[in-house]
Amino acid sequence: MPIIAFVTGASSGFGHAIARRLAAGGARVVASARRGDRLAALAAEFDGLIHPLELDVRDGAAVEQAVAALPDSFADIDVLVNNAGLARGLEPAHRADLRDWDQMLDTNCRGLVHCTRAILPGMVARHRGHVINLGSVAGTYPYPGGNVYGATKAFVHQFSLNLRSDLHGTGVRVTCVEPGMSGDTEFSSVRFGGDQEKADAVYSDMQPLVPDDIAEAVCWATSLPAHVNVNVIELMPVAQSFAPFQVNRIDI
Ligand code: NDP
Ligand code: 8X3
Repeated sequence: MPIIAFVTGASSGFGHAIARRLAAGGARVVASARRGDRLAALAAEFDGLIHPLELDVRDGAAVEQAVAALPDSFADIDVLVNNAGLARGLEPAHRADLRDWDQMLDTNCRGLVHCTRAILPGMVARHRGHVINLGSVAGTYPYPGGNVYGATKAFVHQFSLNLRSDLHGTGVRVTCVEPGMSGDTEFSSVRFGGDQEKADAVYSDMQPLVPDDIAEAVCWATSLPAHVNVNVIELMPVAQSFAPFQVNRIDI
């Protein structure tokens, strides 16, 4: 039986690649995001396999209504990919814009729990399902300017593990996918308020991950036998690794 997936943030980047890869494998996919025109273009590629759904995940009531109103052929969701998310700004905490912080908290944390809460009861009732959350290496490793963005991804990591506890015995799986630097998405452009030059500089002279790498990891986790749960997948480009702690030296 083909699986039914619900992918948030499917209008670009990872979500777009995940929706495409799932549909190419024969899944029926609810592709959601705020930009409906992009979703319509995606759906047009896949002849009825993709149901475009214009949705702002920050609006809890809208999420609940949209999930309840899904057409029958897309209603029994097997795989929820909570991918919608963003970083805004790279300023140190004492200079950051509070509106950016609120938008990250509202999207990356509240949006993700809205979708999870709306879709999980059906999975539990059917004794099957898989929730895949997009975390980030930023949720584990701190970096200057990562402040609230990293904290939202730490939330995603811990929420994923706690979900596993709550879902014990239900047959519903949970995976947190935590990528490092990934190009060919709008992530850095959004982070820098549309400054494409600044965004491009992030990936200059190095080979980042690409959306299809993430889509492959997601599809791999869903393809494993039903008794296997991949808790966390952390992946980075080879070109990215770790640096030493910072030490503020004083004259003595
Ligand atoms: P993109 O900016 O390309 O994609 C983000 C997606 O989220 C878009 O489809 C956007 O669609 C959607 N989105 C944003 N806000 C909302 C909202 N309020 N409601 C519904 N959809 C929303 O970035 P990526 O593909 O790179 O990022 C996807 C996820 O992966 C994010 O959670 C990000 O934090 C995470 N990530 C990214 C990494 C990277 O380096 N690129 C690395 C690690 C994790 P629309 O604007 O149409 O609503
Ligand atoms: C995105 C990866 O390293 O830019 O989550 O924060 S990073």
